[in-house]
Amino acid sequence: MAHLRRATRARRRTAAPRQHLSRKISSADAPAAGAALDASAQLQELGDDATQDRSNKMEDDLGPTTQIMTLPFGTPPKVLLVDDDELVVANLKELVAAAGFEVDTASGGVAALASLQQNFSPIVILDLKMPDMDGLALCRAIREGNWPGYVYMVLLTIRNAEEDILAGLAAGADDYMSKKTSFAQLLARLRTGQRILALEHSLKEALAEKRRLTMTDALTGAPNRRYFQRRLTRELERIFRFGGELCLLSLDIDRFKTINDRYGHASGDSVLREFVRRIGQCLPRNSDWCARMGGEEFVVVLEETTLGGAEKVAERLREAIASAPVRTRAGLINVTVSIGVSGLESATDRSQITVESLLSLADTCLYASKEGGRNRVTLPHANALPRMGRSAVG
Ligand code: GH3
Ligand code: MG
Ligand code: MG
Repeated sequence: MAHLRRATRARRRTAAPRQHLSRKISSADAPAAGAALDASAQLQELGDDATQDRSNKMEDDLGPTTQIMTLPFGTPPKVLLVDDDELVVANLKELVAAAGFEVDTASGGVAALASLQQNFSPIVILDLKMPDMDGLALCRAIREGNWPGYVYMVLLTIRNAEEDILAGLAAGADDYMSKKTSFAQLLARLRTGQRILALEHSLKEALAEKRRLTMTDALTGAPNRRYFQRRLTRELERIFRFGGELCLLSLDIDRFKTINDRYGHASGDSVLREFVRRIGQCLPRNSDWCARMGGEEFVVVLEETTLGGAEKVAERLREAIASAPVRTRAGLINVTVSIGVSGLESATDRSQITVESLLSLADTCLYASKEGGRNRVTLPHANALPRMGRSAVG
């Protein structure tokens, strides 16, 4: 069986073609490189059966490991080869590229860190002995760094002593290979790295989905109060720094309790879902968004919008709700909404504005809409913020 180190030496000694390497370059060929491959193919088949068995069991058991069994592999990740020995790098590059991986190279630790920063590679194969920064130091530097994702590191060396292996793994390497390791084994180990990266990807996706759910109202699919608080806080910070306009609408469905009492809670839920759908239809700009604050209370945030524009949008929303009854299993239900408006323009001193003061002014105007007979829009006085209460309402 040909070994990387031996192949490299042979290449140095003579200008003869790389006999050992060339036989194993193609990715399709690679598994056929060793005599042990027949046995390995049988093992693979057994493995497939075992995997099949397990995944069948997993279908009944909706435990958190189900996704691990169904990981997609996708395109192979990029591999960064780090070695000061040009011939080793050249041989490895040819082999790893032929196996379908995109390959970057670096001649030392410093160059490797720069390469990762400029063009990230999730798999790094690195030499233990290098002049500028040895492999152990590079492993530690990579583990201490901030990267777009996990870096799967394989330490490659001529030494195979127990203490080297332990030091490599302690420095943060995931795997450790002698340069005498066969090419077939190197590729098999890269596939292991690929599997670990796919697992990391799937965990990240699951976390992102969990985070999305904590920001979403389950009934209507609209963003919830937590999302509102975070996004508006961030948006106000941006405006205080760079300038801009923003308006807030506070919406409350009229006599919603009566709708529940008359048509049932399920119909009330249908009204809430249809309400959110219609609001969404009236907000074509990406910078305008809606959140459910709780019950039948919603807010709409209009970024880069003045009070004049907000009044128009609020009227459009009111009209979209009142103009057609909502179809539910219990029949057609007439729904109206009352709206209060507030905006940065209402402030005498913008630096005093908070999420709470904007919301509070919009609620004061909403209250005026309710008092005025419902199904209407109320705007605040000029300079209503930070003044509050009835005198703020226009
Ligand atoms: P007003 O015009 O003054 O706003 O009167 P209202 O009846 O809409 O206001 P009130 O606050 O008295 O009632 C709100 C109702 O909203 C009471 C509550 O049961 C109902 N509600 C809150 N959340 C949900 C929900 O998720 N689904 C349904 N179906 N009803 C809800
Ligand atoms: Mg209410
Ligand atoms: Mg209400």
